Amino acid sequence: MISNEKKRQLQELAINIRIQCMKQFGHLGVGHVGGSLSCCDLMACLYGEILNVDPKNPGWEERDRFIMSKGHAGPAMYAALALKGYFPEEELLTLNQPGTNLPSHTDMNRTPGVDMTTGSLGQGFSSGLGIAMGCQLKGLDNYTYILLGDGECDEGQVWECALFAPAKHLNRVIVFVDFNNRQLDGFIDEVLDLGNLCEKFETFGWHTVDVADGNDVEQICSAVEAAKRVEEKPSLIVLRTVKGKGCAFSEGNPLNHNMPVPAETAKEAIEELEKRKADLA
Ligand SMILES: Cc1ncc(C[n+]2csc(CCOP(=O)(O)OP(=O)(O)O)c2C)c(N)n1
Repeated sequence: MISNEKKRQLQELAINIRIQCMKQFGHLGVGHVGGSLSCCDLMACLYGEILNVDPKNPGWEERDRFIMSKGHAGPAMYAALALKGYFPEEELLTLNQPGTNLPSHTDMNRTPGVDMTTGSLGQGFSSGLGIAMGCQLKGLDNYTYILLGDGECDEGQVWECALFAPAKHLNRVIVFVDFNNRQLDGFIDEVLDLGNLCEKFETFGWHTVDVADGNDVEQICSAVEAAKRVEEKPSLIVLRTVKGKGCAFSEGNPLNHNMPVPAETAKEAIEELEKRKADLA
């Protein structure tokens, strides 16, 4: 259980991550708003509490690894990395511009703190398991965290990974699914119903946690604590989230997957977020 003070800090960090997302999108004029905003609370928990990393030494061998397998949510990760001190906040305004270190999808060759290049859905899960296996072979006791989208779970590669991790005893792997119920242009259960994801992964040999409010920092941290107590299995944490969470123009908007964000819209969204931050205190 995190303390009340920590909870407030993480809630504030999540709002700051959303603000930095809006700055990026507003400057570019467009972006993957829905899937970035749904995972900002997780980004806050990871970079504000869970990950054992050092922004001054991004290549530190013993660090925990985080792979943003749903690579189109790069802006949420970039916001968290900048706020953690990996690079200056002003650099966020270069998102997806020519010559940038922040391409729309995460790229390990460009951005300090990014451990794997992603964007082709499903592949980050395989790469992450490869990284976890390498760490295990080296005798490191770090964790590898991977974030999948719910739509991403339609990829066949995900199910190869589901089989592989328990079979190879990759027990220091914690996989999150950002279950925001929507993918690019439709509802998950209409495009290809995933059924009960936890039940399915359990039959493959995983420990699972179903988090009722995946936008609640306390519930996210508790699920990770529970996962770490299970030492003999990899863990899957399903986060029930809201696509486009936190901004009036995007939350509940069915067209929020990749949408225009005029500067004025971003400005209003930032004002809305600043107000929510003031209300936290
Ligand atoms: C292999 C592959 N197929 C298609 C795409 C195009 N694509 C990008 S995002 C997306 C939808 C992903 O949905 P989901 O995983 O639910 O992400 P979220 O809703 O969290 O943004 C698709 C189909 C891709 N990036 N990779």
